[in-house]
Amino acid sequence: MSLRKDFLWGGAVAAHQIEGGWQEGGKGISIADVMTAGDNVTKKPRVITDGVIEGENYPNHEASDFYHHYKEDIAHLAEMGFKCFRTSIAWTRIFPKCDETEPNEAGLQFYDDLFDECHKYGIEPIVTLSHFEMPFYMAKEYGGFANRACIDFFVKFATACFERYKDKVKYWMTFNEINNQADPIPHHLVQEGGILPWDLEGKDYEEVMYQSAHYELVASALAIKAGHAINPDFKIGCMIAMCPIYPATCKPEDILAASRFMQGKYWYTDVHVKGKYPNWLAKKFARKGYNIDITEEDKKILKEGVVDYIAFSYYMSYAVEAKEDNPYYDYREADFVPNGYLKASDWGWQIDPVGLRYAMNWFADRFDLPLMIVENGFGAYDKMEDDGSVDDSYRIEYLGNHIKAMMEAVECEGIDLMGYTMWAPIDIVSASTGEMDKRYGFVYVDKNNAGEGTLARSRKKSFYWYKKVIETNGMSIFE
Ligand code: BGP
Repeated sequence: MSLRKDFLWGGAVAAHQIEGGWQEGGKGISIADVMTAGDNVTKKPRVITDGVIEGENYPNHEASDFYHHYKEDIAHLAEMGFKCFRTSIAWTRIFPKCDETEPNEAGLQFYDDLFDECHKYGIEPIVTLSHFEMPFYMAKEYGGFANRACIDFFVKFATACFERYKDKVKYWMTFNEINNQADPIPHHLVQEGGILPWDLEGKDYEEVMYQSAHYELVASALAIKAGHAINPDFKIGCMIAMCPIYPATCKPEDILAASRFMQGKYWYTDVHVKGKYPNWLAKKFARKGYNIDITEEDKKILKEGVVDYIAFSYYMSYAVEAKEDNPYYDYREADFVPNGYLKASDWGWQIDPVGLRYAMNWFADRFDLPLMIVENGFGAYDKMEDDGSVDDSYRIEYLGNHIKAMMEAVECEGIDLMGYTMWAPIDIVSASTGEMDKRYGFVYVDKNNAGEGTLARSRKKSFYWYKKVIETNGMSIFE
């Protein structure tokens, strides 16, 4: 069982979920700053408000206060032996509104300091440019990525980052989980595309989504071209949310449904990697009467700006049943059925380590590019004991089983895998629910859903476990 010697072991976070400091250093308001806290127990969803409203609870405003704790946090990662650390750059620290001509120096300086801190310990920063935190101003005044104008705003932002950090960051990703928009949930469209729910009224979700995703894909391709011109050694990837969709049974229609649903959720990878749309999508646009603005120039750009590697997140899998009222097997969540072979987390996420190996093979069969697993983790309620310890054996079990499946894919199927960054080494705000109590970390952060706590950091049981995993290049999993 051998992973490459320079295997990138680490962890991943996103700026808006960890940093806080929402108004520090000239930062503008991001879409994450106008999302209230939800709750898994009462099933209260996050709400997107029209600006910051007094008296509302916005968990991302302070988050885990990494903005002021980053030195302590990076020191914890170094203690575990991290080789890399994936984070994102908050767009609104660099361009607070989006249409300024010059970047904000204080914002750029914050990431200079952060990346220097990582390099001090030999930790390679891995950076996502847009991770659910585009400027609220861009969403409100321009309509987010439903507007072609936003392509230029993104490219300007990406170019400013590439130029500034060309000697400090080698690995980049353009848009986090660009394909989650396939699920018609308004918070996905706002997080991935910057489209506010009230701008969707009276419109066909899917048509808006295809348009927005297209402009993002063009923006991504242009950014990749710009990045490679700035530093030819840059490795710039896409980032796909991978939840494999299995057939519910071996009935041929279920098999076909699963295959078509995989197309519906993962075509974004085709465009990122091959620089062109699959044929079935043109057929679907025609059938649905969607009028998507895709120019000949766009097609050329997509071809020229393909990615260097495929990064993906993996948390769970789904199963689908063919339904008579869906004769074209169009992707839709309503056709999903529970998988009786799997258990789920307290948030209903089905636990499936084998699915990770399946996903790696699925990508490797279709695309001849290295892979990187940039998110995989277990959100759970942790309990701190009176002596300050946290026994998170369930997290160790989840991560251990997934790392084992990952290593089997490398060993048995020869998958070209660059690294593994679990989500998220330090407790942070959940993206889907806005909760602090949905914890993923090796490091506990003393703060609860109500926002109470000292923000003090402490090591959980899994901290020591992961340190050993890294030390042995994964071999301790088999002990
Ligand atoms: C992915 C996102 C992350 C992260 C993770 C866990 O979809 O890229 O930002 O949050 O999922 O999700 P959650 O925080 O909702 O538990």
